[in-house]
Amino acid sequence: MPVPQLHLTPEVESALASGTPVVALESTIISHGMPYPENLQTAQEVEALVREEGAVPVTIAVQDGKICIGMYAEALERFAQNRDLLKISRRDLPVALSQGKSGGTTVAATMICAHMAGIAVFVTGGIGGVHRNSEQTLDISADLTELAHTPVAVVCAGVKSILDIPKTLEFLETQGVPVIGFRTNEFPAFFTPASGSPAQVRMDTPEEIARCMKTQWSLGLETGLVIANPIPAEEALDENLVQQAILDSLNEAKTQQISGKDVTPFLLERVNQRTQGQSLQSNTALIRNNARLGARIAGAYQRLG
Ligand code: PSU
Ligand code: MN
Repeated sequence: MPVPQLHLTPEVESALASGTPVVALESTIISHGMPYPENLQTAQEVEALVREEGAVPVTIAVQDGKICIGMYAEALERFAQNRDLLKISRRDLPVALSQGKSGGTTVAATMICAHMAGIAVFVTGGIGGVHRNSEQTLDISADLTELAHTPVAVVCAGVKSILDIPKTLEFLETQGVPVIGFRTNEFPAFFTPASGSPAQVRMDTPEEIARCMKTQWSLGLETGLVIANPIPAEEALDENLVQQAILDSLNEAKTQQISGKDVTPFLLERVNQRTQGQSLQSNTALIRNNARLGARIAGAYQRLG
């Protein structure tokens, strides 16, 4: 049954019909992850890079109660300028759609929408995870449970160390989600290439990753995969600078009693400010790096037939 709320652009529709590789892109990073105009520039650059690699970029967002599978250039511009958008994860999707609202889709919601549209590869910056004080708050991102039951491969630069990286990896292991390090044995920590925690497995080519996706889904396993692509060393931030910015921001969040879905956007913004734009530059560099890899994986997956 086609989902009536799903709106594909003609370009996306014909790419899917003709077997052209497609790459989904999330939009909470635009609405809540970066300030304007960097959010728009990054979104446009990422789309251009995916095209350069021979795939069609598919930015996914909710606009006026419709799920956009692909956004026109002007719509993307207006979306990036709108600072009054919802942050839409799995549970927010029915609420936002039934109320005719607009917002950015998180990794979880973008996976759901990508899968509905028949898209297997999705590129983002970082996924959500288990928060550092989860013993007290039970704060675990819905991105992780989505990975447990939605068959989409998510290319990211790992998770930011605003989160508890070892616990995030334990959770993914429990949920049966493969965690692949691309050309690395270690799981990356977003702004830095290594976290001290190992990835489940290292793979060195897009073809190897595509074969794993194909095998996983042909077994009937309805799980996603995490493809962790480390930030290039020359773009990485200084470890001490990042750690201090994170500790200060976590303390601030505690003092201000930030909770629920506001935690991640709050921490992202405060870390950006504390690193004086350096983190934003790294953020855009790693997303570009992920876009290239995602497009290559989409191509390799398509070639497997
Ligand atoms: N991590 C980042 N940048 C982001 C996000 C996470 O480094 O923009 C966004 C993504 O959209 C992710 C969401 O899906 O935050 C997770 O939010 P929460 O922790 O509330 O589930
Ligand atoms: Mn949370």
